[in-house]
Amino acid sequence: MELWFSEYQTKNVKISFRIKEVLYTKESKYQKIAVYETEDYGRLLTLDDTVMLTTRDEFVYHEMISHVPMLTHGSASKVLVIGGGDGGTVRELLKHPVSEIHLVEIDEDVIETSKKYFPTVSCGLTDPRVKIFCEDGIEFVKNNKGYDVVIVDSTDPIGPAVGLFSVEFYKNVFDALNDNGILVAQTETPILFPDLVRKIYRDMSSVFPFTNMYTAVIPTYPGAFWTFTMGSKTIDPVSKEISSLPVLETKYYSKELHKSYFILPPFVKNLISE
Ligand code: AG3
Repeated sequence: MELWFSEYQTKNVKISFRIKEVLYTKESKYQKIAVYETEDYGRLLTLDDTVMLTTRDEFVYHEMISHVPMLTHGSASKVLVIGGGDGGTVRELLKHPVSEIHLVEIDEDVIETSKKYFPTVSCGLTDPRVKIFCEDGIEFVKNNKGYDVVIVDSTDPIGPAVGLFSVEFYKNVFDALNDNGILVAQTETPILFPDLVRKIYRDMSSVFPFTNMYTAVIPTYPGAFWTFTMGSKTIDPVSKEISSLPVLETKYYSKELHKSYFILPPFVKNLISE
């Protein structure tokens, strides 16, 4: 019997992975967590039957959500990650000379699952510079300040993550950031959800003096073409010179390409300037 996992990306589109084995499932306090061994994409982590990562392509997402803001900032020392309990973003951030990373993941079972089933992703979570808070990020940013970079490594804007896509939240992040602070959030796909992408860009622009979108190819996410949106207080990411230090070991991100990531294909450019 063939075993498959499918995510409904919309009511009418599914992505399916043939799987060798179901390694783990759990109904946590917040969501259904599952881990599969797939035939072609390595190990797969899903939350409520949506793809969070596969060991085959997670490097694209985690490198792009981390290195673009970190190198745009240039001297970030204190970083906040909201969501991202799998640890992939933290792993990439630790390639920079940071003093402190705060990871705020609402569901501690996601962290435990990743530690057990995704050692190559969660490997940074035990680093002494990392402090983990199992709390709601929406509340956390209201009470914790002084960050150079804030990264929102969230699920889709459904259920508990809705508040991470609101103007009120962006305002609270703005206040939690230091003077040259930068916010980056994962902001979905313009292929399937153009209205959502436009709204996120608009909302972030209403709070941050500089708002820039950049994109990456993530084959296992809806549309395969993904956006990240950066809100910056003082640094213009397009004119900022990228320093050659640190020397990063990366597979998708490169300093040579850094500025080009912000150059958008016409359909995305038009969408967000409408
Ligand atoms: N990032 C999940 C992005 C949303 C994917 N959406 C989907 N498959 N429908 C968080 C996990 C990586 N740290």
